[in-house]
Amino acid sequence: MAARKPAAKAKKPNVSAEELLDHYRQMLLIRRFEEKAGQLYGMGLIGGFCHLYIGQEAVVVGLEAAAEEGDKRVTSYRDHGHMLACGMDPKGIMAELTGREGGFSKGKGGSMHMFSKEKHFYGGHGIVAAQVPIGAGLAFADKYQGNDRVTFTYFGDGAANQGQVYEAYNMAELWDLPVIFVIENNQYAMGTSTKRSTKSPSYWERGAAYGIPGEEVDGMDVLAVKEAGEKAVAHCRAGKGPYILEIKTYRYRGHSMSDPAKYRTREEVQKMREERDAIEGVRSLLLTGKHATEDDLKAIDKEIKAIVNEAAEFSKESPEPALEELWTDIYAPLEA
Ligand SMILES: Cc1ncc(C[n+]2csc(CCOP(=O)(O)OP(=O)(O)O)c2C)c(N)n1
Ligand SMILES: [Mg+2]
Repeated sequence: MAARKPAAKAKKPNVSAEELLDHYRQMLLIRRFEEKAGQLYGMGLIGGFCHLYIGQEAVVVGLEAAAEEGDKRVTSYRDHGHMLACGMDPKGIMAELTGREGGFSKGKGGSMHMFSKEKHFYGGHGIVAAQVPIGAGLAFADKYQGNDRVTFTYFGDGAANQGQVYEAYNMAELWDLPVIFVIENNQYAMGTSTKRSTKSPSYWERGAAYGIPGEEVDGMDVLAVKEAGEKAVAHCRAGKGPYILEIKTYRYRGHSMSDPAKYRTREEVQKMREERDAIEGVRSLLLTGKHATEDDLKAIDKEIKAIVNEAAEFSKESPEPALEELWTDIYAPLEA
């Protein structure tokens, strides 16, 4: 395997061995869950759209490590990793993918539309960039209520070219809203590379037009993501308004389950997997730092496999929603 590029930076981890192990566990859970979802899709058990997060795991895991209880998150359709990282039950997520009653939206939302009030997860949105003003709105609510919560608003490089993002930036800065705009720059919007969609050298710098600070972050290094996340969170909690994190990441799989795979070479994908994989990065930190043995990591792998298999079983056994459910959850009751 080729030399790992982020190794030098990762020499002084800003975490304890225990936290590092937890990052490993969380990232592995997302990867294995997504692999299983891909299998269930292939077996015809999942219908409709399904966008896998494989390759991008360090982004949510690093940022969740910087979050506190009560903080909010909202994202796009590529949302399974975000839900797992904020602690939503894998069984409820998988059962939603298979359209079953035990899913987070009772089987009526599918992969792109799940929510959890308990975990402060506000979706799951299929319209590119629509979640960005929603994220600013959530932060507005927190500011209005005078708590010190922060909202993580995730969107892609493609979404970053949408007009509503800049309306949200303008208002967020104007009202000092505690929102972190997280651009998950995986370099492609479906089959369109960033080079073909913009001449801007970077996305985070666009915040300067509105007075919003930000930075670029190595999204294949979970510790770098966590560190940047902590900085952004501190900025928001101090009442200084929004912050932009442009996180450079990469998706290994196709855009969705149908993808012509003609817009990038196999070699490009292979190179990222071999040289920059975030899970492998933490694995080698754990082993070289003697924080874990091969056997410890094998035990974690086993534990994760069991969680994912249990979720898959549940997603097959849970019944389909009853016909009457067609009429529920359409409008919120007046008293809500
Ligand atoms: C308003 C709107 N336009 C187009 C689409 C179709 N579409 C779905 S995903 C996508 C690409 C978005 O790419 P990006 O924001 O980089 O996110 P990624 O898929 O890479 O996570 C497009 C164009 C859509 N869902 N909504
Ligand atoms: Mg993208």
